[in-house]
Amino acid sequence: TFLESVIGHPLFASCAYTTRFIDETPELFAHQARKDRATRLLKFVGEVMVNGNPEVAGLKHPAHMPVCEPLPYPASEPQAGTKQKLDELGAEGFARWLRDQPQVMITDTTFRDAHQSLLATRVRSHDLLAVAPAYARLLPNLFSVECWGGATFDVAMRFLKEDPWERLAGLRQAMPNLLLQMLLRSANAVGYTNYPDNVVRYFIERAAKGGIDVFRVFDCLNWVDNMRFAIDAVRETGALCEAAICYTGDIGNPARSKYDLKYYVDLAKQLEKAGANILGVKDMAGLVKPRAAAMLFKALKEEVGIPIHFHTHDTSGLSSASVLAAVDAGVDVVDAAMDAMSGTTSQPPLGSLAAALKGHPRDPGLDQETLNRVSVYWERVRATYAPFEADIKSGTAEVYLHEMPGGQYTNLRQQARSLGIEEKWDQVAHAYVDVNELFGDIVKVTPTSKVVGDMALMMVTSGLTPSDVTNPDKEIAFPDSVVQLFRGELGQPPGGWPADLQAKVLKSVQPFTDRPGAIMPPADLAAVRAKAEAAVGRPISDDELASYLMYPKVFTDFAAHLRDYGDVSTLPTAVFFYGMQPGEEVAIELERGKALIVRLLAISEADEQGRRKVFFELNGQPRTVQIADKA
Ligand code: 3PY
Ligand code: ZN
Repeated sequence: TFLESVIGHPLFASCAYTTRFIDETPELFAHQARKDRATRLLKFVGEVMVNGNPEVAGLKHPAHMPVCEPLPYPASEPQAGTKQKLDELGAEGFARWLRDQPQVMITDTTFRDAHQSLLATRVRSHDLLAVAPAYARLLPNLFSVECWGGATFDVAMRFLKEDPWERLAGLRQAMPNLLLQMLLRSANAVGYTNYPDNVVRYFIERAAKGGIDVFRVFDCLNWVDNMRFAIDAVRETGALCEAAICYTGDIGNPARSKYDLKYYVDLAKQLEKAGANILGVKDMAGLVKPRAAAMLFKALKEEVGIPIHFHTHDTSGLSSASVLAAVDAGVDVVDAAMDAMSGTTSQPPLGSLAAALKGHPRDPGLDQETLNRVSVYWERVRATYAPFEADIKSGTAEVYLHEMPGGQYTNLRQQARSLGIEEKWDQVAHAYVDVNELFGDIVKVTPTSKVVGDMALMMVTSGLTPSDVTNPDKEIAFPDSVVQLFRGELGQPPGGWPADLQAKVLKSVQPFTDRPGAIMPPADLAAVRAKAEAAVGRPISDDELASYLMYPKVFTDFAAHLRDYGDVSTLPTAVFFYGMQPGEEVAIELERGKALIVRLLAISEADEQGRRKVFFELNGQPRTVQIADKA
């Protein structure tokens, strides 16, 4: 209590205090605040001990978890890297420098896409921040660290109970010399639906202020009109705008003529003209075969003047061959993930690619021994997240058939499992192909990929065939997401929607053909803020307003968690998911840099009210929390 901290204060104890003691001794309040924080964190750990963390309920916990020590690094300041180059040259100058320098550069995706694709986006800030300072000192010649956006924003708040903005701030501070990169879904920002233009702008401004240097901007239907607003808004912040083409189909297959080489070259030129500093080729499913890579990047290097960045996934097992072909064709930057977090639905292995490029005229110049050490760190971290691993053991050519994005594959399998149709996975994959055809062969990437997945699951669970779906006499309850898609709420695909199916899905509802952002009225930010503050019962920051604009309910729930338990992002991951063993002692950071030693002593039986006591020692002092046992 407050009284205890007054009585326990050395000045008070030595009787050297005056009547102004309380007013003049602010650390009393700091002490009290720390104590409250400790109590809330212990309450959270107690909850995990008694009721389990719902995120791993029913999942198999890791049998063995290696100790995840932060990766050691030299005490020296980080040497100047791409971030200083950008600050010095500005976005356009930087892009020219990038294009003109001879080496191929590498983006590390481990902090974002790799764990989004392998571990359901569950890697916590604690594990990202423990390795980030080492990246800054040991890998100063990386192009960028992709560490934010995509699904991480939502998952951080919804499942990990942590603030994505705090994560970004921590990473920015830890890696002052490296470009920080995010994935932005154009008008969908980091959500699954189109937002009003002023919301997208507000989000981009906050992200740039928070430390994002490179925005990879894409549209889920490759609709450039839907990207222009985001491109302009990124350019206005001074950050690098990487506008990305999403790759689908197969340019090496004349039978897939909708998405041929010409389609991609035209798109690239439109994006260059729209103001992109860098052209991204976003191969979200890993469909760019090695021969296609050689053709595609040769053509793009000839036809566009901005540097080119290749992103792919290793679902086929062949992505490294495609990356090497792209390097030979002159691509400027490639994405890869640290070896232990690479392969299958993730990116190709960074360490192996760096090794393969030793002696190549465009060698990215990364130290092999360092890459190996960094990979060992990630290997240990990955073990802690075992419950989120998908059961995928090898590369597969099946991906060329269903074209599922790496980040969706494991998710859809999980959804199929929860619907009890996992043994029908093969049917789901085939239904996904059928749906793509029914929809007119579209780009499948968040959020369009989710719509195709929803429809595929619905067809398998209801036993519908493609001809049932198109049959005008057969009544079908289409998922809401399908109705929204055909209404034009996510935008327009090349060639438009198949008219017959559109009419069947929409019935009398009129579709729109305009950009949704142009139709939607701007959000009244002051009114939204007032609503958010009423919902959480306190003033909110500008970043929190951006969170609320993206995900009102998720943010409100997260704010309630924060109020009840404090900032749980500082807990070690094993404690966060699985709790502690009796007798176990861990260092828990109350706030960054301030660690407490917590030991779990015991847990009592439930009393008549179903409450259990969890006995801890906090820095040697006994502390008890009471938890209602929900079992
Ligand atoms: C995302 O939008 O999160 C993606 O990773 C798409 O590939
Ligand atoms: Zn990806």
